[in-house]
Amino acid sequence: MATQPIVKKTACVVGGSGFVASLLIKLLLGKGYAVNTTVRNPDNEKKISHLKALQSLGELKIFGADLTEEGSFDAPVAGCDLVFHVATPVNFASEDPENDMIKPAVQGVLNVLNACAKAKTVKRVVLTSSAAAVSINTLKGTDLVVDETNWTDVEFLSTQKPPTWGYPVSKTLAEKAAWKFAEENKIELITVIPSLMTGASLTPDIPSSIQLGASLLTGNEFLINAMKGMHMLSGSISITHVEDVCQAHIFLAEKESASGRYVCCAINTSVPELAKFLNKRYPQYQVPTDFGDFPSKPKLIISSEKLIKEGFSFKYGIEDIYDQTVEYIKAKGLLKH
Ligand SMILES: NC(=O)c1ccc[n+]([C@@H]2O[C@H](COP(=O)([O-])OP(=O)(O)OC[C@H]3O[C@@H](n4cnc5c(N)ncnc54)[C@H](OP(=O)(O)O)[C@@H]3O)[C@@H](O)[C@H]2O)c1
Ligand SMILES: *[C@@H]1O[C@H](CO)[C@@H](O)[C@H](O)[C@H]1NC(C)=O
Ligand SMILES: *[C@@H]1O[C@H](CO)[C@@H](O)[C@H](O)[C@H]1NC(C)=O
Ligand SMILES: CC(=O)N[C@H]1CO[C@H](CO)[C@@H](O)[C@@H]1O
Repeated sequence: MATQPIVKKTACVVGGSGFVASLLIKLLLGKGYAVNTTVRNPDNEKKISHLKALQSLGELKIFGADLTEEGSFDAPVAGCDLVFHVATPVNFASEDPENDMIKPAVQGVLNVLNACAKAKTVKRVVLTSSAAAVSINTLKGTDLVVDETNWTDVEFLSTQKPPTWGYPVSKTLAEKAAWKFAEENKIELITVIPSLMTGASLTPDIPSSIQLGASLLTGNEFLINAMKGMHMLSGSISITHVEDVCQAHIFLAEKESASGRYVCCAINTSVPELAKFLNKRYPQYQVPTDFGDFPSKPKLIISSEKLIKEGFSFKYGIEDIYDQTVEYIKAKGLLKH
């Protein structure tokens, strides 16, 4: 009997060591994809041990590449059908966001898309953007809705410079640069716009987004204040399970009819509403529920209607998201009992 050669689907994941990307790689390998991934330093055994462990699940090659280094994505992207650009410089405490986040994020998008244009095999590129690229504006009120038609107000952020302003500016300008390059070079681009993600992580360290999302449970005052800041700046606390976000990336990469931007956000809430929920579900952690006159209603909701209409369904609601987060941070020793 003649054996059919098995043609594997191929994907490149840019920035494989991260919280989101490492789970995305695991899911792609599980679906039978051959995967190339990039990390800044492939010799840093400690930082990539979780990626090495994934190599037992399928065909996974690890390349060294940096967002700021021209041409460094050419080799890993060559020959791939799909490219997932997940990496982004994250440094909320930066004194120089322009050089630490904004420039490298934009440069990274251009370097990755250039590699895709050169490869000639890439059918679709999926870029991980952020709710921070759609939801920040100077509007007042409640019950506002933002969706894929909205963009964060970069002018406001770069002139007022509220705390953490560099990150949303970097995400917004990087996504805009991606759309411009994709149009000029006829690249089929999809952007995924997730909210704050939590759940469990494969990474050796606990991701900062899980620490932020769990701050009301752990009682970390600095991070609780960061959540309040996030609520005030972006108009809500919007949360999604990391696995749903990864599944949405794959769904949109594979779905023929998909095009454009897609918000991916399961839950829209506020700091006081979230605290009330957590206090009731996990009474043992004594989550504070008195927030004085802090707004208990979010200013806006981030609508995933387009993604849902495309046929995607979220697997995890708020209960599952936090049950899994609690289990994970307990296992990591961040919660005592
Ligand atoms: N986590 C969230 O709640 C959330 C919410 C909305 C959107 N997002 C977006 O989702 C994506 C993944 O986020 P994450 O939470 O997984 O972040 P993460 O764990 O901090 O991962 C960031 C990744 O970017 C890589 N990176 C940073 N600077 C780089 C550079 N100059 N060259 C090459 N790689 C570089 C890092 O690689 P190294 O290992 O070399 O440091 C790391 O793999 C990002 O685009 C982020 O904006 C995240
Ligand atoms: C990975 O990179 C190598 C070297 O450029 C290339 O031959 C191969 O097609 C790429 N894709 C996958 C999924 O292996
Ligand atoms: C979102 O964009 C639409 C279309 O440009 C606009 O009408 C609406 O006011 C925006 N909403 C917010 C909350 O910014
Ligand atoms: C429009 C939208 O997504 N609204 C949701 C906000 O979140 C709550 C749950 O916390 C949902 O019930 C709403 O449907």
